[in-house]
Amino acid sequence: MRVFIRCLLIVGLLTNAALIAPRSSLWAFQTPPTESKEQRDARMGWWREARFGMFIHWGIYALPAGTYQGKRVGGAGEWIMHDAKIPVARYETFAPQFNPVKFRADEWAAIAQAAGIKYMVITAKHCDGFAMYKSTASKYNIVDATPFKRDPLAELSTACAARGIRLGFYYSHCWDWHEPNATGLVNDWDFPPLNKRNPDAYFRLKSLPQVEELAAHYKPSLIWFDVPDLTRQRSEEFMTVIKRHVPDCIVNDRIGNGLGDYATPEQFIPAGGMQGRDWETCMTINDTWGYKSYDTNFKSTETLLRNLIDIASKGGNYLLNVGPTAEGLIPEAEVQRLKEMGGWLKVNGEAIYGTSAGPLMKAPAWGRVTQRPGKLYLHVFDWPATGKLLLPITGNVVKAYLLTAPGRTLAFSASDDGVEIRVPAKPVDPIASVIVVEIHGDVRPLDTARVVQGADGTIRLAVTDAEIVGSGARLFGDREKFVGYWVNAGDYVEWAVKVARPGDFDVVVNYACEPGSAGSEFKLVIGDKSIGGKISSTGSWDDYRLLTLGTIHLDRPGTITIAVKPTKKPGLAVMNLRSVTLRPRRD
Ligand code: FHN
Repeated sequence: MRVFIRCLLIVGLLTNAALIAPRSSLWAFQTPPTESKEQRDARMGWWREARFGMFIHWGIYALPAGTYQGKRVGGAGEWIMHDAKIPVARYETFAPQFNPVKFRADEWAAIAQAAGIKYMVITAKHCDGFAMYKSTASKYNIVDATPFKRDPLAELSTACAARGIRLGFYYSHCWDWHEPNATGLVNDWDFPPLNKRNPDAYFRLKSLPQVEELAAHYKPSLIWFDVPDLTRQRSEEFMTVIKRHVPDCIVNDRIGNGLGDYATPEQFIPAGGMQGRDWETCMTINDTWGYKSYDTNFKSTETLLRNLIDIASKGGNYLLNVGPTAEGLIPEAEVQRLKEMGGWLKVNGEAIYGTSAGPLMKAPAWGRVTQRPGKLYLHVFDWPATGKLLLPITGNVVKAYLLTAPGRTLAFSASDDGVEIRVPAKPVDPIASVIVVEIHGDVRPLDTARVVQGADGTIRLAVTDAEIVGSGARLFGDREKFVGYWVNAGDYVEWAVKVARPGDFDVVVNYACEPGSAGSEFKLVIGDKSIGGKISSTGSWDDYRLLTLGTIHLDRPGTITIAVKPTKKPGLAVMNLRSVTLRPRRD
């Protein structure tokens, strides 16, 4: 819940700051030139093929490593300056102590390569303002301000190129707790508050020049912006300085204001992927991006691999983070997991690299499906004890076999429920075994609906079966999931529903809303029909209440789409939504 409040806080600040950012700009720039679909596909080609990247959060925050003045500081390691309100003068003393003598760029590149990783994104400057490369725009950098005196980004650039790994840079272009004129979530313990700043000075003197020197000197394949809090005009300026030096550079959506090449869901996997968009889930292996000496909550290799497969089955990339130590070493627990992921990819990489989202509406209970033209890859997590695996599709299947044993075909037969494949008694791999199904012509999914009307006629719409469309709203919760962080009124939630028995239904919404956000309005939309509702406070984001909207009529059986779409959002967020239920009216 704290995360949710922080997110809302951040949104509030962003909204506020955006109002004061100067309208005039000091730079001559042109709106980024449009490119054809063919040009964009060519430029995105390596990234879409890659599917798997390494995120690296490395900075002088690795020195305190989550502890300050003898106390453990909550939050992520790279946030310690903010969370412990460390004065700039004190935080700067970490720089002369920072000497990562065990750093070997080629070792990191070798770890990435052995993991089956195809691109790397490393923090060039995080929100603490310290540059991890030789910057001429600011002397507050690893070459000028530490005894290390080397440029790790230059060394990584050479090491990655030698191993065919693409290199990108993370850059926080608005937030900077070292600077008095930065924007967004500011350092207000050393400097004036947000409304007494001149963001123009920050952009002109540090942020834009640093992004330009990164592009000009290192020619990165990708720039990964973070925490945007700037005008559209500014976002275009950043895009212009990058493209001036690296025309085919890929840029993520956090450059801000609708620019950028792909969406960046963080720490979660969108339930239904992000239809029609390029997207990448970034995620920590433990709970922190930047190193914390006592964060040992590492996800298992099984979880990490199945995340990669799940993401690829929805057409996305997985940017998995490591947080190196102040000595320049990637923690062994992270190296070990990456190595085990690489072992699986060495055998099964064909089923991940260069594949696209599988054809099914909903993940089958036994695993996930990826595809490339003419082939489906069935990633089986739960091996069937019956020796039969059902793939809910129709199509002209010509062959089926284990990816690890292409010469040994598996018997299969078609039925009304799909293609049934006879499989060996034991799986090939305890985490995921891959079966290849070669198919000629179109593949038509049979699981056209994630939700099926109950025997009693009730239609239960749980958010775990929904597709969440938009860039803010997403699933939260452990025991009971809910859609939260619904800060964009354009975001909506929808379900594909198989209706056997039409008729009249009472619609009941299960939601929560804190007093400050009450007043939102929304519609439940089914084809050309809709029924409206208004959100009142339930007391808090955790207190759920049932709201009956009234009655809606379903004309005929078949597969329909039911959506919950906001029409008005006076507060910060629309609501937290747990479920919608359509109960048959019993006259
Ligand atoms: O606040 C940062 C955080 O430190 C980290 O860099 C993540 C990585 O995506 N981005 C921001 C939180 O969304």
